[in-house]
Amino acid sequence: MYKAITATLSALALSLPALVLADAGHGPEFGKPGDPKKVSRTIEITSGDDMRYRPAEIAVKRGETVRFVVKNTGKVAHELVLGSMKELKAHAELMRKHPGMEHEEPNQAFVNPGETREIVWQFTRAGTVDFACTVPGHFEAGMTGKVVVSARRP
Ligand SMILES: [Cu+2]
Repeated sequence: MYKAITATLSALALSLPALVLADAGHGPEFGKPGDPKKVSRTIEITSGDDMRYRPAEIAVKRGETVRFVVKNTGKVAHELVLGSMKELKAHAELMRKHPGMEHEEPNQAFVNPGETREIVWQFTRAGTVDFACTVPGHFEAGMTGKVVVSARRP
């Protein structure tokens, strides 16, 4: 299943501008999929039909591996995708062109109403990592948040 989805995405990527899936979600810029055994903290984030995440701002330390438990408290599907704002905009654009497109990458969680999904992510660089819901209309309505990654104290 996963392979089939990846193949579909690859086929789509070929027909789209290079920037779109080129490095979406995989760049070293904002970290990498985390090792579940190294999780230092679990953070619950709710996503609601008011197009807001709670909390919408999260502080972590560089090097930290975090388990995000994304809970959908609404009546429509939501998503949480980690990335740079540029990548998230490109992803949202892709979702508008291909509504209902199935995809699942380690930096994203698609959450149906009433469900909970997890992302385990390691933040490798100090700075800000954005996250957003790329369900059509949601990103545009301001369904975004940020993870502020601080440099670890010496
Ligand atoms: Cu949403």
